[in-house]
Amino acid sequence: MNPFHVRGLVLSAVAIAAVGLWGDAVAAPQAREVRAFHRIDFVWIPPGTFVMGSPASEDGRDGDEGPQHEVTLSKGFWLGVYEVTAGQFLEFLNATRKDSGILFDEYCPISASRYHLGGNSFGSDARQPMCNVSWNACVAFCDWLTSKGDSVYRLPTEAEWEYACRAGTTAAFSFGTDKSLLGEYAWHAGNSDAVTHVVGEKKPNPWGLCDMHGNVCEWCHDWYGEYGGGAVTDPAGPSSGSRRVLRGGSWTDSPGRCRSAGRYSDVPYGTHHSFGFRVVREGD
Ligand SMILES: [Ca+2]
Ligand SMILES: [Ca+2]
Repeated sequence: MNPFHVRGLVLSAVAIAAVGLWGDAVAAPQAREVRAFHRIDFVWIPPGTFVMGSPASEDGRDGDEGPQHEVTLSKGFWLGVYEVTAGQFLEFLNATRKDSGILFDEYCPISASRYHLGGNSFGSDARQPMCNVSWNACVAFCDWLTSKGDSVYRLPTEAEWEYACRAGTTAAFSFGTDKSLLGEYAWHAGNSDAVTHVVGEKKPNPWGLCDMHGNVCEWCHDWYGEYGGGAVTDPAGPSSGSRRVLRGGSWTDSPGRCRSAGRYSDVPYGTHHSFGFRVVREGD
């Protein structure tokens, strides 16, 4: 039996018990359940164990994807179904630049009294992924969500990202090894017409996440470094470094760079029109 079904039954029982005691308690989330927080859709990712990295035999593999090692994530988390969109990021910029005193021009390479679609980070459609954002800008966005007070929002760790991307799969992509199928799931250099695309137009992965492969590559929390090799629980990367991790490949990348295990990096203040992100919401 699918272990998530078992977990779902257990969670349902707990939820019923909670409602019975407290009346208005919110039911504990179940695997693949989607909820919106601050108008951002999140899917519940249950805790679990997976093998991180790629085997030496994987087509297109880089040496930094090994050694493969077992990773346990002890806590479930909410992960954005989609990459953060330009519309969502504009809401943040326009809500905070007036009262925070923060210069958002350091985050986005544009200058305007009010940010709007058509700026060079935003594309023409509010549903396109936010791009040209630095790691620092993504953290500022997450901190803004956290300041609303209902939970902690942050970038996914690299392990959380790969766990969610694989969604229980072990092949190069979450749909298997056949790169010719990638166009059904991802915007990459071969089909993007050199632009980002509205999030969620392609098929989701087995856990309901869209655009984990391609569209914009996604900043992760971790400093970039070598894998240790042993089994680990809740890894969060090296304690220091000079570059942050990027995952999933983008509309500028060949199919091989969009693999589940593919690792890339840039300096935290780096921006590029292929860089974007999605958000974790902690707790249930
Ligand atoms: Ca992506
Ligand atoms: Ca690499």
